[in-house]
Amino acid sequence: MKSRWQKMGSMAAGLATALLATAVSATEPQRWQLNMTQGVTQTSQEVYHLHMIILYICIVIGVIVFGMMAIAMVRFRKSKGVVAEKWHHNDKLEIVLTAIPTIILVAMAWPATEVMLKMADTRQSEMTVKITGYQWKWRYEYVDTGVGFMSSLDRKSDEARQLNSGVDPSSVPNYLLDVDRPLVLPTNTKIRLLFTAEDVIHAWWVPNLGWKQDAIPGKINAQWTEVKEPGIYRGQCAELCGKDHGFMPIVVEFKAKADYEQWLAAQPGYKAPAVVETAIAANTDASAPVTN
Ligand SMILES: [Cu+2]
Repeated sequence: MKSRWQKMGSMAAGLATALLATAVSATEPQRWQLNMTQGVTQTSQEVYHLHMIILYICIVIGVIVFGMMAIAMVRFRKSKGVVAEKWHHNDKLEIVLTAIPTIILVAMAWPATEVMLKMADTRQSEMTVKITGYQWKWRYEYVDTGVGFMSSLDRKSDEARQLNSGVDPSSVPNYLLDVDRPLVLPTNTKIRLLFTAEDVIHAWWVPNLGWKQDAIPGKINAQWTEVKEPGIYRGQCAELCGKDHGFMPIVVEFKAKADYEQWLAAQPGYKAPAVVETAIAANTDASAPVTN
């Protein structure tokens, strides 16, 4: 039998390995991970830092409030013969106790608003992808390129999730987090993403990008993202949308710009931008008023 020290030693080693794994791959969720991810975009990192600042403020408030309560309970306890004061209502105290939380709230709202304004700014995007939620899959359309496709749960996960499938889900890599066709996007490009849905409300959520966006039928929401390094990021629908809500994952693959362009050109239905531009120019010319 292992001694208690040996057990503690192996626990510490396990914890060190877990911490090391976190350091190696900060983008993949870890077992027992408590904090949110820092993600891979400027937005996600700003959101993370905002979250940390507010967490620290909450910790300070918690320590002060619970500390005062503890002191009051111990120092002024009945068994010590302490008699309660008879006064109530104190204008000065009430003003101070209203002003302090107000100042704290405004101090927190200031940086939060700044980040939210930046998140909402989709101007100067270099390309647009329209994302439509369906029960229970996603459709991706590369606006003005003619390329569009459905993305649904990959076959291995789908087989394993069936009742009495006999497949051990832990043997399936990226179980319920893999799709047949990922959304492929270029790195170092500001990409506008438009969201809508065809049936019920869904929400498109890839934690590493730093936001979660509702996809609502009859409405178009916009978000943007820009990722520096190629990589694969996973997410899920984050709005309860029916019985297969848990089975419509999201996979985004960021490729270097040249690789992305090559991939895009190989897609069925692809129209080169020149063709699109010429078509637009031709339309504009045709509809332009005759001046002479
Ligand atoms: Cu959904």
